[in-house]
Amino acid sequence: MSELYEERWSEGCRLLLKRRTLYRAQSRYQTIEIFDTEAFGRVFALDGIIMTSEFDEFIYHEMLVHPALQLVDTPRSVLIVGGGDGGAAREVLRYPSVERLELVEIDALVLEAAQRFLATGASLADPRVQLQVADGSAFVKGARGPYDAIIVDASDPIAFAEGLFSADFYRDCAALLSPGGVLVAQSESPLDPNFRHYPAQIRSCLAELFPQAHSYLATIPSYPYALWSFALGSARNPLELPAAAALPRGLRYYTAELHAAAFALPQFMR
Ligand code: SPD
Repeated sequence: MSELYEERWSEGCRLLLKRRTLYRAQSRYQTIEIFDTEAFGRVFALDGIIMTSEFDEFIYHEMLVHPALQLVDTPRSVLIVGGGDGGAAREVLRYPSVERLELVEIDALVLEAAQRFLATGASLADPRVQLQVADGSAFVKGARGPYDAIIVDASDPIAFAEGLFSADFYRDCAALLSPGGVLVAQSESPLDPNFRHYPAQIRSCLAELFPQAHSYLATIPSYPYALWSFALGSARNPLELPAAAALPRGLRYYTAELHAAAFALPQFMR
């Protein structure tokens, strides 16, 4: 039997999807829902906000991971903060040089549900993946490192996830990177009235910590206002991809041309 999923984007603006619910649970942290829709395929939502949809998760996860990993000569050790659905992990594991991928997710029930219901969850069983159930902002204070890349795949900056958007958190992450290491974070939509200050705020936090700090964009139709931003801190200029950079196999979205295009910002974000 189908029912309606209603996601409130802002006052007077909502996304409505016809859905068939497969899973609904209340964890210690949040309400977890997984349902099938005609428009977006299988959807995973936390507290009534879409985290991934089968329709466009490849755009989000490829654009979260590859612009950063393409800047590292031989990525061996990677940390993902959040990302319990496994989509970002799948992209990192495309690099055969990766020996160790730690993924720290606050909610054990998200890991369990992802492995049961989401195609992206299959990556979590890869032998190179070490799952940690912990609050990412506390984890990075005591983590061992060094990591060649840290990828922050957070939910929106609400309640317990707010810590993953703070200057202290980014500082702790930067301290765990190997020389030449990169940090990338999802940085919300520059068009969302509730969160549009985040792209500039996060980029300026990274500018305090890295020689290069840049925002870049991708279009994710299932996320509020569709235009999504990411913030990247690195030693290398991301607009000068190393000549030796080779794309991993199996990508559906990311290309070297798209990499360059994604860093071209609209006037209102410059
Ligand atoms: N507004 C939704 C933002 C969600 C960003 N991260 C989702 C996790 C996907 N792996």
